[in-house]
Amino acid sequence: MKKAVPAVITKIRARQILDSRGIPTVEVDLHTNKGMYRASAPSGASTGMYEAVELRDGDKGKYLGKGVSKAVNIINDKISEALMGMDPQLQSQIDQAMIDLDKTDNKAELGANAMLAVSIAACKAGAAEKEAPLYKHISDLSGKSSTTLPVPAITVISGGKHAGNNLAVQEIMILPVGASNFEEAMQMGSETYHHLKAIISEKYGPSGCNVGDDGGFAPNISGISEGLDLVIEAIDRAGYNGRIKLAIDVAATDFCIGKKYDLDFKSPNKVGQNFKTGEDMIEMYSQLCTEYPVVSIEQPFDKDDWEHTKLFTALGLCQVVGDDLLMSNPKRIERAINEYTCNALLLKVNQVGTVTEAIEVVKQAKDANWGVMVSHRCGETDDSFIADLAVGLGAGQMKSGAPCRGERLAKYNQLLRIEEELGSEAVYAGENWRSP
Ligand code: 2PG
Ligand code: MG
Repeated sequence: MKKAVPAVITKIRARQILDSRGIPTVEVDLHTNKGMYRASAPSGASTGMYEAVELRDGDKGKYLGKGVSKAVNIINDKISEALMGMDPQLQSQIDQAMIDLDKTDNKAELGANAMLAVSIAACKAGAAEKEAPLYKHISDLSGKSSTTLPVPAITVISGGKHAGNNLAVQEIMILPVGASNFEEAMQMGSETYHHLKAIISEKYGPSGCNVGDDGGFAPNISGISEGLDLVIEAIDRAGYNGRIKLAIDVAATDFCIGKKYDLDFKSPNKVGQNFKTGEDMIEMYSQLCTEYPVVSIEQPFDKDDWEHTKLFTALGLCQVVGDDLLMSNPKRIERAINEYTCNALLLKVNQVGTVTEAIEVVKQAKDANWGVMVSHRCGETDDSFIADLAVGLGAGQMKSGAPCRGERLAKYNQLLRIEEELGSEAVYAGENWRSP
């Protein structure tokens, strides 16, 4: 009875909401003749020149210029009109219609925030029409038959632009690769996080347990080794030695000055006095990979430092993840594949701008035998879409911050639900996190 009338998009209505940092973002209600499907766009701290453009009003009198009313109006007028009557199951046609309407290379006309929120809402409507779970619909759209629960890359210590401490490096993450399923991975992550809280409180006082944007603790530590030592102690106290590996997101673009790196860029008395060369940084990372169970380093150099990224990747010491280097941009990914610059993609859906293009860049990365880490942004909402995306595309890795704060847990908790729903068919990437 229900299927006799196919679903069509009847109306798209957008509004401005606030993200986890209190900054405006776009939320969309996509209506079909069968129901209403909601989605919102995340936003990052560092937005680069190679990623799709996030449309902001620029009116300094409102939200310090960060309002998104232009993007909201574009959805309510142009995009709504263009997509009216389309079948929500036809994701690539919907995304192509927006790309055609935009006509720019970087989504500057409609805004990637506007396009992404609509694209995700359409994907949810498509899944509902198919009467399939969202991850299954995404898996079908990508032409795959299997699904995999990713290893969570759980942020436990925050620094860089995401926290007010002096630590230059943006994130220290734990990867429970030795868990037998996703639920156990979250248990291991949560327990370690709480042991770490106690250790930090003992050593730095309770204020060291204040958290950064992604929910990681932000004690005033002087360097990365001090942070890794704390995390190792927490893993030890939790009893997960050997079953949890470590990952770092350096976000080095944020402290690259010219061709040098300033690891003291946040220390008022030391800034500019202790520059490291690319070679020094390679030496430091090599040492970290030898002394600690570090299996993944993200954005170890500047976004345009192809040379040192390649030199470090060639050492084969760990997974090297391109974040700003790639900006989820197919042309930059292609260059990095051809030049062996890095060996994993950080997928930020709002950098690429539509679900279809996100599926394509993941394919591109997987065809090159790269690892794929699906990622949240520091500015998040309670939309859990990336959890379904990570499962549907079999990414193998997903980072969504700490095991605390609602917008971070929205994604991890959705993965718990998906694992429960899949039951005996659920496969946890575990030790195969790089090639599930
Ligand atoms: C990153 C992300 C998420 P942002 O660098 O990987 O942690 O941060 O959203 O600020 O780009
Ligand atoms: Mg990053």
